[in-house]
Amino acid sequence: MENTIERIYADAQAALAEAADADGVNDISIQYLGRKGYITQFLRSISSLPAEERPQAGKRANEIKGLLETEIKVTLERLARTTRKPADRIDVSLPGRAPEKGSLHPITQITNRICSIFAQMGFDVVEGPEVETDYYNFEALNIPKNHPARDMQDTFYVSDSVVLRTHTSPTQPRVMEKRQPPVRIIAPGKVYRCDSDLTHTPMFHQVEGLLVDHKVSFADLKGTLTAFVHQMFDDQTTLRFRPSFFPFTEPSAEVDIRCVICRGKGCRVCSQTGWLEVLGSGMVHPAVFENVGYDTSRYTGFAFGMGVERIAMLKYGIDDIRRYFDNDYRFLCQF
Ligand code: 2U9
Repeated sequence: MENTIERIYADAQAALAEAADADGVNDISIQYLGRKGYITQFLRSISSLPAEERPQAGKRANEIKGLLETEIKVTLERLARTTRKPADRIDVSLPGRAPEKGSLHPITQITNRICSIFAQMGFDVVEGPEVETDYYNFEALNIPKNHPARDMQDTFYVSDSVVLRTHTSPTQPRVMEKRQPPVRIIAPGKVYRCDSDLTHTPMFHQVEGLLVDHKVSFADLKGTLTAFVHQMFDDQTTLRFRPSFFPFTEPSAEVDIRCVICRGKGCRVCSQTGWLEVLGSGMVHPAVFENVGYDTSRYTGFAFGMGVERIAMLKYGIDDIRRYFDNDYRFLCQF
C-alpha cells in the first residue's frame, strides 16, 4: 500500500514537470486531488486496509496531499512568470517592417540644387569657417569699423576681432588671396545674425558667388543670374534688376522675379507687388580687389548672394521660416 501512494506521488511530480501551461497544471490538480482524484481515492480506500497499516498509510497520504498542493501552487507561479500569452508570441510568418527612408533636409536639397546649377556654369564650390575674423567678415569686404553696414547685419561678437560670420562672402577673399583670376566660386553655408521673426532666424543659410576675369561686365552678371533663375524656378520667369547698395559692390542691384505664385497679378506672398526679391548682386568694388592684391586695371568681376531659406520658401510656398528648424517630422516628410 505504501508503494501505491509513493507511485501516485512520483507520477504526479513527473506530470507537473511536463506541464506546459496553467491549464495543464489544473488538469493534474483535478486528476490527483479532485473528488475522484488518485490521492482522494487512496485516502478513501484506507478504511479497507488492515488496522495496523491504516495510521502509517493515512499519515503518509495526507503528507503527500499537502506536498502536492504546494508543488502545484509553485508550478503555477513559475508558469505565470515564464509563459507568454498567445498575443505576446512572435508570429515569425509576418512580413518584416521596412525601415523608413530618410531624406535630405529641404534646405540641404535647395543648397545642393543652387550649387549644381552654378557648378554646371563652371563655378567651384568653396567653404570657409563659420567663426570668422573681423578682417575677413568686414574689412576685406570694404566694410570698415563704424560703417553703418555693420549695424545692418546685427553681428554676434565672439571677441573684439572675432565674429560669427554674418555672410559667406568672407570665404571669397580667403580664396582670392591664394588664387589669381580667373576665379569663379560660390560659397554655401551657415551664417548668423542677431534677428528673429517670421522671416528671420538667428542662423540661416546663404550661397554667395563671385566671378573675376578680364572684361567682366554687368551684362555677364545679368546673363549668369538670368540663367540661374530660369533653371531654379522656370525658364519663363521674368527678372528685374533694381538699383541698390552694398559696400562690397558698385554698382549694386537687387534681383526680383515675377511672383511665382500669382504670376505678377499681386498676392499675399508678393505683398500685392507682383515681384519677389530673390538675389543681391553687383560689380565687385575695386577696394575689395585692392585688399586681396588683384590688379584693378586688368580685372573686373561680379558678385551675388542669396538666402537659401528664402529661395526654398518661394519654391515650396512656405510662409514661416521657423518651420525649417522645428524638426517636425510631418513637415520634413513632404520634401
Ligand atoms: C566678394 C565681393 C562681393 C556678394 C554679394 C549680395 C550682393 C547680397 C544677400 C542676399 C540675401 C545676403 O542672404 S542675404 O541677406 N547678399 O545681397 N552678396 S553681392 O558680394 C561679394 C562677395 C564676395 C569678394
